[in-house]
Amino acid sequence: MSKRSLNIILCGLALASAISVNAQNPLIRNQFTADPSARVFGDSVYIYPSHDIKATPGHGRLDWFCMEDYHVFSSANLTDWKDHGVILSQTKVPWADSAAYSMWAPDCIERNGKYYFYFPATAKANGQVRGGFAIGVAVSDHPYGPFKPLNEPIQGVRGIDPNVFIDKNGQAYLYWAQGNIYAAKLKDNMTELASPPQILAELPEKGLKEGPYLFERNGIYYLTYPHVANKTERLEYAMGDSPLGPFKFTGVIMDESASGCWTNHQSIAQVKQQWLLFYHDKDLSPQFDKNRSIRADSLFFNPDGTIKKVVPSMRGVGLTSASALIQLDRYSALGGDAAVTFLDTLHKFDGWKVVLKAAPDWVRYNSVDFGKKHWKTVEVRLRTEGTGSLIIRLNSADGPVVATVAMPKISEWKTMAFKVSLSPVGVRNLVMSLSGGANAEIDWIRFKN
Ligand code: FUB
Repeated sequence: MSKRSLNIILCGLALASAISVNAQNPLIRNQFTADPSARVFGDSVYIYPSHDIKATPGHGRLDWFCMEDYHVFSSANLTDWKDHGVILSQTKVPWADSAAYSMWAPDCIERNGKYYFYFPATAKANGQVRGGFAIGVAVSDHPYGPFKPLNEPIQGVRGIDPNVFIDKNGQAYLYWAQGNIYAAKLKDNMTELASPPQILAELPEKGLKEGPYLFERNGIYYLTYPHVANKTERLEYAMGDSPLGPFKFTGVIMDESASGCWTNHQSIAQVKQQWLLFYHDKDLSPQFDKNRSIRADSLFFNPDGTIKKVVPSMRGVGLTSASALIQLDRYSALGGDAAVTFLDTLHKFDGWKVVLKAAPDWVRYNSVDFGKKHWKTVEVRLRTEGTGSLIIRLNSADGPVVATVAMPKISEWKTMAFKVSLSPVGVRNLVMSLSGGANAEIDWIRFKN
């Protein structure tokens, strides 16, 4: 079955039940996703993103964000993500305009066994008064829903991009954006303000700020937010010693995207000791940056608590099992003139391929988990324009050889199996390089035992 047919079936299944989706960056490849809010609940990471869709005449603005519902995704290993399907849609929210397609960046938090899902949406117009953005809450007994929306949005709040933080003493705070970043205490019921909204005024004044996300580490409160300091959004942060500040602008977490994606939007979570940055770019829609895709990369702190800048990667996070499809196009590094392009520019959800034209082109893919098994063969899905050899090595382009793949000329995509000469053990980095000028295109490789 072609990957396209499989994807169509998977998209259909997503509506009906939980399914497995992809790994690496972007994390989700059966639909567009943006504004990821990642939370650790139990043994799994749950991501609550916005769901970008393509607007059609009469359904959203053609050149703008178009969002009618939310999905939630979960993973126990950061590699295999499960799409739990739609958890809330604009037609199910009593106070929201059911034809506004404006369900922007959400958040979710757990308190006393209940899961509170916060989302912005355009409120129904009242008489002559236009609705504008309000922030609602939907509640569930489970992180994956079903979520029941309250009848009214949170009173006293107008704006977008809600974020909730619960401090060690149990006090909850709501943050949101409306030009400035606002914050207020929440009552214990998590659905009403317990203090008047205040502007967090210590942040840069010039340029749009939105998407607040607050977290605490070692007694430092980090207020993170996207900001247009130049032409497009970059991720910045400010540090403070209380959830309401005062905060001091500290630095940049991630620079503006090289792709030109105008927005970015972050959350930061500690998953099994490792801090991760969740963000988005426009991987699956290079020409239209309102159809975005979520990503994750590791984040590190300096000894003084400041954040080291995160350089976006395709490889992302998590281990890839040696027996899974190892998508080399989600690389850790490329060398020579190696390049990555879509498999089919008309069907971008099919994914990418890596192109090695001639020696010394190479591609490195980190963190493949070989475990303790003995691996006999490696399958390679490829096509070539000439003959030559692909060499799979450990660590680097001159590391120990795992397999040598002698390629005949194959003009159609074909999966071929080759003998493994050195069976790796544990978690290893792989490098594939080319010998000769075969102009090889590789979709994926996978080990068999
Ligand atoms: O996704 C719509 C809007 O784009 C979000 O609410 C902003 O944070 C920006 O990412």
